[in-house]
Parts: sequence; C-alpha cells; structure tokens
Amino acid sequence: MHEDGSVGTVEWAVAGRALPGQRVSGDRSVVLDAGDGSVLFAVLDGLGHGAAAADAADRAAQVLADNRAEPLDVLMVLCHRAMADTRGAAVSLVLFTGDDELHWLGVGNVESRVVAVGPGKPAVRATALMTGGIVGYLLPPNLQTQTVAIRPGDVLVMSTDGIFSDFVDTLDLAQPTTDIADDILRHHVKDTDDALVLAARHRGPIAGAS
Ligand SMILES: [Mn+2]
Repeated sequence: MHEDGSVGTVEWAVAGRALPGQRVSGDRSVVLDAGDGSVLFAVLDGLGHGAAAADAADRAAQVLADNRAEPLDVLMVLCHRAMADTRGAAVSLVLFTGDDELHWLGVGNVESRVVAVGPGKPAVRATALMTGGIVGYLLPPNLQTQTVAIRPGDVLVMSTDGIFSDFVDTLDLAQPTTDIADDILRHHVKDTDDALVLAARHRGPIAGAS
C-alpha cells in the first residue's frame, strides 16, 4: 500500500502492508486539510490484526474526517467513543498548523518523531510522549497535547509497532517523502504485525509568495 500527496506547505507519503498471510491491514493513516493552512495527520493501529482490527481503525478514521477542526484531545475522546464496541486501537494525532509548530497527542504504540538534517546523519529533533492505553477501551485520564517546533526541511515520521524504530540513522532526508516512507517499510518492517509508516515534510513558505 502506498499513498502520497501534498496539502498546503506539506508534502507527505504513506507506505504500509498487512501482516503476511492477512488480506487486510488493521493499520490506517489519515491526512486531512484542517483549514487555515493546518494539516491533521493520524496513524491508527487497530488491536491485533485482520478485519476486526481494520474495523476499529476505520471507525476512528471516519470520526477524524467528520470532526477535523476539533482540538486533538476532543478528537481523541470522539475516537474513543466511536470505537467503544470494537477492539480499540492505538491512535496518534498530529496537527501541523503551518506556522512552524506541531501539536501531538498519542495513546498506545504509535511513534511520532520530527527528524532534522544533521551534520553527518539525521538528528531527532523531537519525540512524542507515548501514553499507555487503548483508545475505545481504556483512555488515560489526562490527555496532554504537546507542542514542538518544526523547521522547513524537517520530516515528521509516524510509525506503527510493525516497524522497527531504529530507522533514523539511515534515513536519507534528501529524498522525496515517497521514497523515505517506502525505504523505511522495506528495510525496517517486522514479520509479526501489520505495518505502516507516514512521512511528511514541512517545505516552509513557498519562495516568492508573500
Ligand atoms: Mn501493531
């Protein structure tokens, strides 16, 4: 599975595949134009795998599409309610506001990182705090959205736990996000789970635009 596109100043791509032997993946991603130059990213990992996991992730994806302008903590609660009669899912939400800031909120095992071009190898500029829980089943009581800085050229990488998380050192940030996502999936996928990775680059203000 591969998708890519661009929204506002953001170029993004997603690569994923189902657990070998399964027809559907329970991992989903959502990229939504949230208005006013904002982009909402979500990566969802339905508990377990197969159709029941995909059903949980689909519910959350629909809720996000229908309520994209709400704050992240509200979106998390809406996802929780919508998945109440499903297995539930790990949910990570990232809002890029277009003004060099990211807001992020995650429950369960989806990793979100901002990676910057460093001297030599890429450097992790920020890592989202992961809060334990299962959205749809057990939501932690204090949902705290974090805000981090993102500079033009930085890449947001969100990955489910079907991806080994040691991919940062070998990233080639000079590549388009479509190649970044495909390379991470190809070289860091686990054989034991569905897998999905989303890469999004902040391109900064378009030259000549005011
Ligand atoms: Mn998983």
